[in-house]
Amino acid sequence: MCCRPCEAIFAGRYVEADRLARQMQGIFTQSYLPLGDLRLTFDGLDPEAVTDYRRTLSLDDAVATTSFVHDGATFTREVFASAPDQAIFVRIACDQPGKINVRLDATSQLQHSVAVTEQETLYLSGRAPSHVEPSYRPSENPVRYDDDPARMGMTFALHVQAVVEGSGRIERVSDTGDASGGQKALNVRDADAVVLVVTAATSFAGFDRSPALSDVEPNGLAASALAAAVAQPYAAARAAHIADHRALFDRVTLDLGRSSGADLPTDERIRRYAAAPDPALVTLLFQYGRYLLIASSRPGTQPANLQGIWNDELRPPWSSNFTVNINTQMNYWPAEPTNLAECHTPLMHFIGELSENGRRTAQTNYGANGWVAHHNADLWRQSAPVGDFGAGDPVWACWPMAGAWLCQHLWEHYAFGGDRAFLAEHAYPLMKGAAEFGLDWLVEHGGWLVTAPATSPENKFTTSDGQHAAVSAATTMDMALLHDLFTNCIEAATILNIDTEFRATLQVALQRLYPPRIGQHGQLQEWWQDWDDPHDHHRHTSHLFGLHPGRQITRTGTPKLFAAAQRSLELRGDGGTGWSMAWKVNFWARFGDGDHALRMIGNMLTLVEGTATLFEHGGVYANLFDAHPPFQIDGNFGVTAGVAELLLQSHAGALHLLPALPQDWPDGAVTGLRARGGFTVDITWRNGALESATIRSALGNPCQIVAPAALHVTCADRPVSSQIVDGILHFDTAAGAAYSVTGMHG
Ligand code: FUC
Repeated sequence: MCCRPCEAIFAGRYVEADRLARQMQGIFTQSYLPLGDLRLTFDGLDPEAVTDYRRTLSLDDAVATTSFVHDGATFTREVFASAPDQAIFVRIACDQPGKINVRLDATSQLQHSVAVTEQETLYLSGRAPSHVEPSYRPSENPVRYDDDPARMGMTFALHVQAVVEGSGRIERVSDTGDASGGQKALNVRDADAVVLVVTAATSFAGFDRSPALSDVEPNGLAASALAAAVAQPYAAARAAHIADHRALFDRVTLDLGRSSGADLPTDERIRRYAAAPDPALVTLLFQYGRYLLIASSRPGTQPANLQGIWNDELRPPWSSNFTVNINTQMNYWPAEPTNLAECHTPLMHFIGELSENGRRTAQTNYGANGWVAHHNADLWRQSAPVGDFGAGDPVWACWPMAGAWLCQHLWEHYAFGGDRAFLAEHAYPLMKGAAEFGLDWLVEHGGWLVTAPATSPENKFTTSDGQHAAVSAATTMDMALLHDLFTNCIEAATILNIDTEFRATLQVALQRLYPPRIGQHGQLQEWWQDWDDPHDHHRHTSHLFGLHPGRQITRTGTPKLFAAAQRSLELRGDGGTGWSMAWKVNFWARFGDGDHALRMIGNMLTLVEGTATLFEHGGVYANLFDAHPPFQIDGNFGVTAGVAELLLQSHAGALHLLPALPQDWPDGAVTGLRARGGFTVDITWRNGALESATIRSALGNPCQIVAPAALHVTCADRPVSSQIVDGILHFDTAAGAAYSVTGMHG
């Protein structure tokens, strides 16, 4: 049964529509939880007597190191999480023999037990709750365990083995003060060095299987991963990890010059950023985002969630799951342009799984074809609107547009990489399903096709008759999302040479979508009526979707909307949460205003120390983690994408080299950025102008470059014929060939 409050909306009774929209809600999503903690207690180390303390993270090697001096000896701890070994390695060493004395035990915030085996493996096994109430919902019993197998949470295991190097021994510890009297800890005694190898597994068997009834056995999985990981020398595991990481990380280099502050601790550099330019800190922030994506999103894993994978709380902020009305998408903005397409694949799988539940939601909730998802999703691919059957505010709960937005990622993966099989077999069927829902969801009003109910995540309007509400019709973002989806679907079906009729249907619908409007303040309207408050500094800037990450609004294609979008952003201001500011970096890049974008990056580089939730004053923490606050990883990924967007754009057809170079970065170089059409681009610039570029063509597509002045193109030192038409340079490419572009100076 469809319970859309269209009548109230079209009669202008928006408060009533808000109330009615609550009837559309289902249950809340579930949380991503921390499995356990390995605790290390060091004997004989007096923290007060430690000097030369230093903690580093090498982004090149993805190895974290802590070193310090104590009693004349230098201690070193090295940690890395290896994808090839599916294990965490911790090596604790000292430059003097026999000095390592450490006790190891494990614990978890979830139901668990701990034991030590005869083989001196420390292991923890446990069970996750059946339900964790979101942190923003007051509850007396927020973490619930259920004995009904149909509702039981997944089981899990954590295994730890200590491998002593040189002299030293390991003791099993019985006396833990625990009534069970079992052995629950290990003591490493008088060792020269010790390597701890940690593996973990769960009984998760898929989004549509009960993890309690599954035959996936976490202890077996953790044990076999552990056996394989410890069977090799530490140096070999370390080398394999570094090689695996560098194969991805080294694809892009960025040089914005070295700053004098480069040797200072990161927190100190952040503190000084506002007063002293430190372009190399921006380089670090850019590469950190790439590092974080490599570390949190690999083929076969879950997509990076709100905290990436770095959640340590039992009731994490917004459940540490997938908020798909901006946050999850932002996580993946850097994947294609910064040459990490493999890291994008978990999202592709997620979308496929979400669509399976989303088909049922489309039918059950709306009697519609295709598939739908709303603003929140989780491991179980929850696709229905959340809100506990009416308790949720429609300002976030009422938003059936996640499918449309997520499908942009499928299209972009194709647009950058050109994988036709992926387009035919995975992307297009999902895009088509989302478009089918879109067609069914649209209703006729005033000669246009509009969405209703419609919200603009997560903002409210005030009408001229004083109604303050979230639900109306044809919000600018809704219409922009459908414009994007339909456009991409038409292009995809044309490339695949299929679905002629469906294409025609979409083409007709595209022409009839309620168009973006320019309001009384010169702004791009957020709402279907001109209700925008010029003093509204809301963190979401959803109505600018057509500018970024969409491609509906461009400087040359839609100059008036482009100018109106810029006016909207000026009115919205330069503040916001971490992710909001990261989005603004991308917008200013699209406006071609690198200086304003850099100002936004500067605003992001504000040191935040607290974890209380704030909606206006974001920044970064001392380790450069994005601060909503609290910690939320989307801003890290968003700013990485934004920096790439300052240096190279390709959304409007032609490659645009240095479209928004900030004046504070007069000289620099970038290698390995990717552009749509299968191009990889290196750029060097001097005195604020392009010096040279190298464009590698993977697919042999014709190349177009925005060229305000004459350019020379050569391939293997031979001139390549090219022509400039309307400021765009055209030349043909061969797959696998590299083209050198020079001559834009001045
Ligand atoms: C949306 C945003 C919040 C936060 C949350 C995870 O609700 O409006 O700012 O990012 O998602």
